[in-house]
Amino acid sequence: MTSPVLVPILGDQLSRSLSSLENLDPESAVILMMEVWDEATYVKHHKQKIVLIFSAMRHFAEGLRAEGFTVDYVMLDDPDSTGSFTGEVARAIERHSPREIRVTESGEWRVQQAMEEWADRFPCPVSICPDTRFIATHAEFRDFAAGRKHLTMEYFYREMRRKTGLLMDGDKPEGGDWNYDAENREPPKDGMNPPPAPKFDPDDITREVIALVGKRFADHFGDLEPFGWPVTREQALEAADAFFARRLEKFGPYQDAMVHGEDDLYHSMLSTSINIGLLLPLELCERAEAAYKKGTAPLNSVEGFIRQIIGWREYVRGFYWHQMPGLAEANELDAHRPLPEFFWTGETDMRCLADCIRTTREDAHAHHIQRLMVLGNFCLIAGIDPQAVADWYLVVYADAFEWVELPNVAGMILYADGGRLATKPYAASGNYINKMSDYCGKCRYKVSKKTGEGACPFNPLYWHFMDRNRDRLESNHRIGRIYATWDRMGEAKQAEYLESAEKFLDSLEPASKGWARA
Ligand code: FAD
Ligand code: DLZ
Ligand code: SF4
Repeated sequence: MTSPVLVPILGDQLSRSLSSLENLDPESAVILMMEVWDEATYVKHHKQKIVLIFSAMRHFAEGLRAEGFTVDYVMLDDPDSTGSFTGEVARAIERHSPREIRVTESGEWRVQQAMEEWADRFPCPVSICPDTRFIATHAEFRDFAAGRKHLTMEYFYREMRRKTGLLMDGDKPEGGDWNYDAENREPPKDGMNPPPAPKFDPDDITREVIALVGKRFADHFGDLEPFGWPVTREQALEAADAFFARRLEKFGPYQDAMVHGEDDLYHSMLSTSINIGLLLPLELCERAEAAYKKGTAPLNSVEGFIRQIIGWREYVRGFYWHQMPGLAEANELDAHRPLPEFFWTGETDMRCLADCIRTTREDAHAHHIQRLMVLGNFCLIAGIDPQAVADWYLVVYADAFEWVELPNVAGMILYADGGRLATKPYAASGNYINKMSDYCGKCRYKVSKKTGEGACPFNPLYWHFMDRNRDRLESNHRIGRIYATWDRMGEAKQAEYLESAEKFLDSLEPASKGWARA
């Protein structure tokens, strides 16, 4: 082959429709895929996340080879590996003397910065193609954000509905309303028996990767096995089929419900497949819309699912690129408490947190309301340092990439961005968790007890949070009224709340070093 095009494909770019692969002639291209130490350890990812990405990369490479492409695949244990994307592209240039490097833009700021230096560094032209798997372009998000103080997701979402035509009746929303969230807040029901999402037995490729990860990343957080995530497009499509056939119908109503020992409920469990490219966001939304049109799923479930994807997912991606690099440092509420050790061990008597951390350790997954209203709410009201929280979320979830994790952490749960993403902090006492879950009944703490020994820690922490952030939050019209309730309590009751919260906060053991970063 004379002077090929060199096409690096990253671990979250495993889509055959990737822009850098479009119209590529197998006869004159070399695909470069790299398992590199820097990516596996810049934070110490959950073991299953590394297995997922390496196994899916190896399967994707096989598929391209079967199509006739030359794939230069650098294994993690390659003795000559430099350990970084830039170092490996440099070595590949020596091997193949390409006439051009063609790559799809990175999902993460850190990697994009490195990629943008390639043109100056390397002897051939470098084209960086847009990631067309997203529905909104960077320019569209910039236009949406221009001149707005709060970047309210709902308005962006409506633009995406108009752009895609999903659930549109001419220029009106299907059913008359844009958003059916009010119908999607059912607590769990006794005897609810959701069909579990399919798990996939590891094949030879996955088993080899499991052995590698067990050996090389033994000190990383999380259970290595059982591993059941989809690692090929075929498996991901099977997982999607199961969701559309058996869980979409009830996805909406039980979206915010939490049940001890249950992670999947009616959630799609498709985020890992979407984020690494095995499934495309638009194809899933089209399938959901088709289910509504066929009458197999109601509008509130279908709209809810589509909103998570063309609304939230697209929105956080736009928000990330709009707010970086500052978002990674944001700390509007001046929160500096270290992350408690129990986030890594799960050893806490708070039954809700222990269960969310258990599923996180076992499956590298927790569902949205667990991430938001249990784990996230705790970090917010306990005043945990945003960078420590962001590291934790990036490490522990198999679907975590900074572009999606950071806006959810800094913006949605911690209000560290000063309210650009969320119009108010999602702070809640134990009452919310009790309403939406079955956690509290068997907890050592009593959710109805507000202060003192045995009181649910969320109760005093909630008021401690409100009190210590009064100057920042009182003028917020969505939260300001709370201070009238606080003032009516009187000094003695307030002191009880604050003392209980401080006693609890003092009892927290900070995380030992080395869990998230070496
Ligand atoms: P479902 O409940 O079935 O939802 C369908 C799809 O909608 C998801 O697969 C996902 O692609 C999308 N989605 C839903 N909510 C969001 C959201 N808030 N932001 C972006 N996409 C969304 N999701 C990630 O993919 N990666 C992350 O690193 C991540 N970190 C999060 C951190 C915090 C603090 C919070 C509150 C949420 C985070 N989420 C993240 C969003 C959400 O929790 C997960 O997408 C969801 O739990 C994945 O499970 P699922 O596929 O069953 O989702
Ligand atoms: C997350 C991850 C890990 C653990 N390892 C690799 C890897 O070795 N090679 C690779 O190409 N990608 C990996 N990834 C995904 C990248 O971190 C991701 O592609 C970039 O951060 C851009 O989003
Ligand atoms: Fe969680 Fe409090 Fe309920 Fe216990 S009582 S499960 S700590 S909300």
